[in-house]
Amino acid sequence: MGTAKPKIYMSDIHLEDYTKQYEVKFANADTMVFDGGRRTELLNGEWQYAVDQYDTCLRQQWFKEKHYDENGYTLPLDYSFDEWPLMRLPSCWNTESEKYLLYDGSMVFTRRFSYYKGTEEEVILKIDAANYLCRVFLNGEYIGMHRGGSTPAYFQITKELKKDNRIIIVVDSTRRAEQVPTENTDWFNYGGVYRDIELIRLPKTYIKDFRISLKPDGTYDRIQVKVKLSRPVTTTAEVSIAKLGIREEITIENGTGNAVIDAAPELWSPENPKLYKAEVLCMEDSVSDMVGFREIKVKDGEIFLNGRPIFLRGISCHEESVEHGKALTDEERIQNLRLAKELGCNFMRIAHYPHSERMAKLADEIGMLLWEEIPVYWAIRFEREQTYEDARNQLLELITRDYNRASVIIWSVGNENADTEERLKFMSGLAGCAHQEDTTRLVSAACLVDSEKNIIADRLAEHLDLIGINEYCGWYTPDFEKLLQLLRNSAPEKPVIITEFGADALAGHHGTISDKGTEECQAYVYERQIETLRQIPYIKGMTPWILYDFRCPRRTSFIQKYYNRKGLCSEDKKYKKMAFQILQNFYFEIAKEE
Ligand code: GCB
Repeated sequence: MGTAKPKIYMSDIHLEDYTKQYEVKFANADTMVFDGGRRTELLNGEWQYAVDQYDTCLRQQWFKEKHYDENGYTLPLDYSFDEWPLMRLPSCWNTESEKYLLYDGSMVFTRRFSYYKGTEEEVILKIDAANYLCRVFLNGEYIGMHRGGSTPAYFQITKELKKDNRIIIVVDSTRRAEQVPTENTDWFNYGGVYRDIELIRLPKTYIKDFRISLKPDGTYDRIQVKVKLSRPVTTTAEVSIAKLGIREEITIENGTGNAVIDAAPELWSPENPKLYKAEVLCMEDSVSDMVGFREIKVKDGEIFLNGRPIFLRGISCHEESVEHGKALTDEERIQNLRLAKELGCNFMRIAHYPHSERMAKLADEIGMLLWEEIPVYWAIRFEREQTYEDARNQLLELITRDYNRASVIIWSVGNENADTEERLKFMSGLAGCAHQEDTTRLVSAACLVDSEKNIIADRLAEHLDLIGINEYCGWYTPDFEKLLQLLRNSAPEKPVIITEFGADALAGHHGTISDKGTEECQAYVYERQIETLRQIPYIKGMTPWILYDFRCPRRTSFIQKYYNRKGLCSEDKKYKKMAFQILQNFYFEIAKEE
């Protein structure tokens, strides 16, 4: 619309910038609420839904449910919430019905629920994940929106709640160049509200954040705690870890309190995933969490876990199953962790975006170190300020969500981004932010190599604790000799993890080692890679690409069939390709030497 208002127009069909009215009230890292140990009420289950390709719900403001005009005449409606078909949430619509497999766009979900007020004074709605934009409406009011498809959104709904409620969630999975990730990725763009939807009842002053970890000073005998309240009050909080005989009073001033507590916890490691129940009581609120205590450090080119040098025997993994897309069940997550254990791993790179918080909790329990990543992937709009803010917010949401997870040892600020000035500013900003927010973990990124000079030379490395390198010698770079040259040409001052190498193979497809797409060819690439990488002392870990085949619209060849076939297992995880055993043999061999 131009600057002058036209004389004759209808607002909803002539309004170009219809989203503007919803670009307020953002759920972001600041609106998050610590929910460990809280009783939540699940709004999962059957929701009415409609595909809303043209965003008519937002344009026409369906949430207002305006059934009559100002003279009392009934209006025609373009929706009928109660008669719409049902879809089970959380889920990805792509796997719920064949007809939505390739749908990118908006979908409107709605349901009714009842609410009887108890002693609580605040109520929060938590949507664990909705890809990519999500806008929430309750009882005719716009509640707020969230940007970012893999981190949780917390909305205040105290004032809008009634006994009988109508909630509407509009999810928009449209890929856009300026988003994080951008429109072009090497994975499938699932849509939907695909993690839990929960109500959380709280007192007026509640525990908004609770961070606990071993103090990373090499002594292993002090625990550091930070408690943040929802309001700037001055009071005390009690932190206890019964199994360690800890019961400590902390002073809270202006809503925040810090403490360092003497303690002698059994240290957490993949071999001994020891967890303790930590509890906080403050005024009328209480929270708890199962936490492990460990220290991760980088020094003189080595990675140390609890003071001992460690080689990260890893594997990369997407969050996906054939049946549920990204909406994995706990059984499926455990299956992934078990497969990685079977492979001999102590480490997983859960790429390329935050996986469910359940994954890190299960890794804590089962004993698996994790690399967690935000989707700053490939050609992000690095020059755009709002894109940076979006990425930074997703990073802060991830750190806030998983701060207490001992399994998470590395925050990755991105993957395979061209080394430009704008990207350097963008990603060094993110690395700085992660360092500032969290001194108990390492910060990294999966970098590209300088392929002209065949050397590790990414300028971002200066801002990282360890360098992730993706290289595809034997595959995209057919000449294997280049790998040894690359590694010999480089003298990185920091430990390097080979965050990706690999080759496509269709499960059960056989041929010679030169036939691309065969299991033999993939196995050969693994053999050659391992043989080379193991000679290089500065390589302190690897996470080959990837545990199982995953959906990918870019992959159309006869062996791919819209899947990236670099998995060591088939997409249903039932079949192990030949390369699985090759990596397994290597990992078991080096594990024995430790
Ligand atoms: C990469 C990307 C990863 C792709 C992989 C591939 O370098 O980081 O997301 O899936 O290569 O298979 O090409």
